[in-house]
Amino acid sequence: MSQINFRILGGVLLGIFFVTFILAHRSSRSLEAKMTSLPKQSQSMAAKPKSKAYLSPSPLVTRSDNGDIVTTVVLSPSMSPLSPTINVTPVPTPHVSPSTLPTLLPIPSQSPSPTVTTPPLSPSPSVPRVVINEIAWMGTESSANDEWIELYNDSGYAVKLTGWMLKALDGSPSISLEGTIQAHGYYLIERTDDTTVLDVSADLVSAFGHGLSNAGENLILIDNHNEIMDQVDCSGGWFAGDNTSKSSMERKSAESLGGASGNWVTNNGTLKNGHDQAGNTIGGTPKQSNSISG
Ligand SMILES: [Ca+2]
Ligand SMILES: [Ca+2]
Repeated sequence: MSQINFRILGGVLLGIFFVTFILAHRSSRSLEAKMTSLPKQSQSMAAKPKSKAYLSPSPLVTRSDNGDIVTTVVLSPSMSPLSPTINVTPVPTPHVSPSTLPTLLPIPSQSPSPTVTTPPLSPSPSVPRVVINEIAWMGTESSANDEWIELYNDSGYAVKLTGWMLKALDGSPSISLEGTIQAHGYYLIERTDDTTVLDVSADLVSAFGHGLSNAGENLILIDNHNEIMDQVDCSGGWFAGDNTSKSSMERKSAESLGGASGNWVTNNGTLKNGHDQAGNTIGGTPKQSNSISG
C-alpha cells in the first residue's frame, strides 16, 4: 500500500511539472508575437541610420510591469545645437597697382612777364623840364651866407624829386632833393635854415657844404636815373648877378639851355619877392616868376 501511494504522488508531481512547463512555453511565444507586431513607424524610426539621428529624436520601446508596450521619445544627447556656425570669409583688400595712380603732368613754367617800360617823367636833357631857374650865389643883405637856389618845373605834370641831386662838379655843394615840384611850380632851396628868405617857405633846407663860391660854380641837376637834367656851367664865373646890390642871377627861359650865358640876367631890381632875415627886400624873386622872364 505504501508503494502504491508513492507512485501516485510521483505521477502527480510529474504532471504538475509538465503542465507548468507547457504554460511557460506558451507565455514566451505570446510575448514574441506582440513584439513582432510593433507599429511600422517605430520600426522605421529605429531603422534610421545613426548618421541622421541628430535630426530626429530616437524612440525607446519598453515594457511596463503589467505587460503593455511603452514608447518613450528621448532626445539624443548627441543632437547638435540648432544655431548654425557662421563662417565669415574675409574680404580681400583690393590691391591698387601703382600703374593705376594718376600721372601728374608737369606744370608749365610761366613765361616771364613782359617788361613795361615807363616813360621817364622828365624828357631828355636837351629839352629840360625841371631846370635851375634862379641862383642867389651872393646871399642877402643880411648875410652873405644866406644863399638860396630856385628850381622850376616847366612841364605840365608834377615831378617827384626823390633821388634827384643838385650839386657842383667840385663836390660842394651837393644837395639831395626830396619832395615834389608841382607842374609849372617852383622849388626853393634855402641854405642852413628857412629864415634865409624869411617870409617864403623853403621846399628844402640844406647846408650847401662850403656854399656857392662867388667865383662861380659848375652846377648840374641829376635825376633819380643819374641822368643830367640841366647844367649851368659857370666854372669860369657867374653869367649874371650882383654881389654889391645882392641881386640874384635869373634865367630868362626854361626852354633854353642853362649853359648858355645869354639865357641869364641879373634881377632888374623892380620885381622882387620876400625879405631876408633882417627884413630887407630880397634882390630876386624866390618862388615867383623871374623879373625878366617871358
Ligand atoms: Ca624861407
Ligand atoms: Ca624866381
